[in-house]
Amino acid sequence: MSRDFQVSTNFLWGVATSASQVEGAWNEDGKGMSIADCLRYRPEIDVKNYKKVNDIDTQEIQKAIQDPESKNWAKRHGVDFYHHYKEDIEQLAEMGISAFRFSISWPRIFPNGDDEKPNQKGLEYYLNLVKELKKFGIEPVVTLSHYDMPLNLVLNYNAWYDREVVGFYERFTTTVIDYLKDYVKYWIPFNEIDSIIRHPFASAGLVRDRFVNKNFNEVIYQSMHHQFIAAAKVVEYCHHNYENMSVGSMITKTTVYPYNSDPRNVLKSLKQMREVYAFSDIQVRGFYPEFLLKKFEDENIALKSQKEDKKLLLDNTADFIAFSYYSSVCAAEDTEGLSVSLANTTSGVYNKFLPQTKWGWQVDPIGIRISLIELADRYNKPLFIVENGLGAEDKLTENQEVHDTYRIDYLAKHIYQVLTSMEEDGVQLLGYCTWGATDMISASTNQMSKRYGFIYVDLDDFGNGTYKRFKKDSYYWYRDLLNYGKQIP
Ligand code: BGP
Repeated sequence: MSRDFQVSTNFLWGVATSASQVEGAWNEDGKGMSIADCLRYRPEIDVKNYKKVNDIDTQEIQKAIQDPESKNWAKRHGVDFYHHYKEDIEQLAEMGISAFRFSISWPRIFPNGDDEKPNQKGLEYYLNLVKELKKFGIEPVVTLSHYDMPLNLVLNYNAWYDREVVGFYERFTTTVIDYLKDYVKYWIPFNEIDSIIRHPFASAGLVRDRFVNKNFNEVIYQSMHHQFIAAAKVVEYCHHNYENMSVGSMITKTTVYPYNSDPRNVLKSLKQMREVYAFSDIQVRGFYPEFLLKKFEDENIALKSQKEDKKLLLDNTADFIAFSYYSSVCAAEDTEGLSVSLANTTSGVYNKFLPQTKWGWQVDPIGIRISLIELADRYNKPLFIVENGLGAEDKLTENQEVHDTYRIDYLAKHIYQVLTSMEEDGVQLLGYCTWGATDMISASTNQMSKRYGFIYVDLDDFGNGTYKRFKKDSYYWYRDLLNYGKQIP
């Protein structure tokens, strides 16, 4: 499979990371503790059961607070990007990337979330980071919240369930947007804003045992509403103050197939996809879809909102739709006798036409093209693939090489479908970022050994290693792709 693609020179070819998965320096230079600092690799839990790993209770949080030195809390050290960022960006610039997606650690700017004044050292770190990117002509794509809100907001405000947190987030985002205004024009308020449903603690700081007398579903949807209001305020602030800025809605896009042509399964797959679209619908169309309002009614969920909320959402819709794509899943109404699996983002059954990774994620390059068409047709707005990659247990050889041909194969096939979709399906795409620049800590399993990067980092699941970096075979492949035309081998 090989063909020549004509891609515009302003198409953004990039890589993506997140603060809590790469930075480390969890308590340095004034940074406060985040919810991510309370998540650890738990070998006793099946790595496919990411919901359990990331849905922790108050006891686990207290254990984390009382255990500041342990290396078990993998996201505290990340891959020490905080101290390695110049070296890493130089190596990424050598690849020829034109975009670098990263996130701002909220507690690095406001250590407790409710502080009156920002932590100047935190602001300076990110200003130096974007200056380094601009030195190499690399466009920053900035996520303002990527699973690492200040822990204090969980313990003293119940996180996103508390409307007051919207105000704290507004203080954080306006401070950062103003500070980086000369360097950043692409902003994403929340990473995978739909993930609050999958892991309420990791995404929104919601701790089940703090709501024992409440309908936890209502807590989740109320918190979701607060995040939508907060995201709309980012759009409003950018549009009113900086005309060159664009703000994106970002969802987890998993292509959903019916397990077979049984109409019950087709209906199930349609309903499953609507659940995810609800999130981008609200941010891109500016109002709650009828089916979600019906669901609230059926489940006696009465969202509390303020009188200005409706107009705020309607007047401040997203400029583009960003999404992560890793795999597809199959929906089956009647799973009797089927090998039901917990696929990566929603429960489903295995698709017998597709291979799967050790973590049960099914590899489906055509699925990314299907998702592009679905999103283009639904919203008719620019799209942006901000995560696509393969998690695998890479091995460093004695002569310090990593022959990750499987990752090259995954990326080549997905990029082929992306470029084909741009040429043949009329899809308007701003850019494509792989997930992973260097290796980093897995969001769902808190493992280091689930590697995604083009650059191997010497570190294991328990924080042992030299942090030394080694370019993988895929590093050279992506470099050649970015620099020598779009011939996909
Ligand atoms: C996405 C997250 C990323 C990243 C990615 C890979 O959902 O936005 O932060 O983690 O998943 O998944 P994982 O790291 O769990 O393998």
